[in-house]
Amino acid sequence: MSRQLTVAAAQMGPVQRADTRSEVVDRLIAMLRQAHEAGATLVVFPELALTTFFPRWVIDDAEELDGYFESEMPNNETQPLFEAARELEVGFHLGYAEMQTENDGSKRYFNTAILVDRAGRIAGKYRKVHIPGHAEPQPGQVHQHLEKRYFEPGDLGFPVFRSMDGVMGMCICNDRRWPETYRVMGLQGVELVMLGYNTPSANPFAKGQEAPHLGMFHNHLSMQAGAYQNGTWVVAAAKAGMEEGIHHMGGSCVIAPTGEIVALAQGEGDEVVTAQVDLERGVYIRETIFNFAAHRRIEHYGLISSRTGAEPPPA
Ligand code: CDV
Repeated sequence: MSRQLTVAAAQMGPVQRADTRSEVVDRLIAMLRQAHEAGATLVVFPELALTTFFPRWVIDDAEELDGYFESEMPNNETQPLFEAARELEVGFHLGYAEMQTENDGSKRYFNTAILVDRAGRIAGKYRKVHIPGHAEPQPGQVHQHLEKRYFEPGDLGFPVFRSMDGVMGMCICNDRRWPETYRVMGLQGVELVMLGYNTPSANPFAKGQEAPHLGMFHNHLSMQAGAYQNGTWVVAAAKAGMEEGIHHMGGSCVIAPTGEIVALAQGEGDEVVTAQVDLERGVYIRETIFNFAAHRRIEHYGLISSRTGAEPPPA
């Protein structure tokens, strides 16, 4: 038995500070249509796809900051994307900055992704768990990465969703580097993980200790390992190119449950890459080498969920 679908990773070129939501949504719709013409029924857009990557700046003005967040989804600007999805019967994954207003009027801010089904309905939501960077500007760093200033860690865990004939999961950017991300979804039988990323080509935290080629190597290494070790597809979309003076890597791709990259973006602009996906492809991996029920030894994994930082034994 096979369950086939064509998926697309819709890489975006840069989004500058001056670009309006409507301009960006027009670009997303153009890529949705392009993916549809290539036969895709599921399109993955990047992290924080609707705006520039604003956590690179200290923004003290509350009104200006709130301008980067969506307080409802869909909203006036994004509604045309949902309508295009319904018209074309193409589902999509979209990353955006989410502002949630509580009953007492206080606001909460998350780095969020949604899965929208082929009828244009929100089928799932995920909020980024691993928030990288800092809350305060770092002296000497090539550029700032202030996600910890603007987002709280996601409060939804790593849920999976039955949608579009499969078991679908999501994570966001830095989450893709952590094995726990994939394993928690793997333990729920995930078959396809969608994710978006904004990753500066020069690692801002490496203090000059990392050769330039390692950025893309680590990007793909993490996702290929996560795919293979859990027998799942991974569809990953970058926001790439020179955005507000900072170069971001591309490398958007589709990765098979074998860990192989089966489709790869070539440039750093808006670009749609597609792949034919058989959602049954990972079954043999999940039933053999990574048969969790047969081989996992949870009695030895306690530290994973009881200890956060590494504690070497006394010298
Ligand atoms: N947006 C991100 O989460 N970016 C991080 C960078 C800062 C290292 C990433 O893991 O790609």
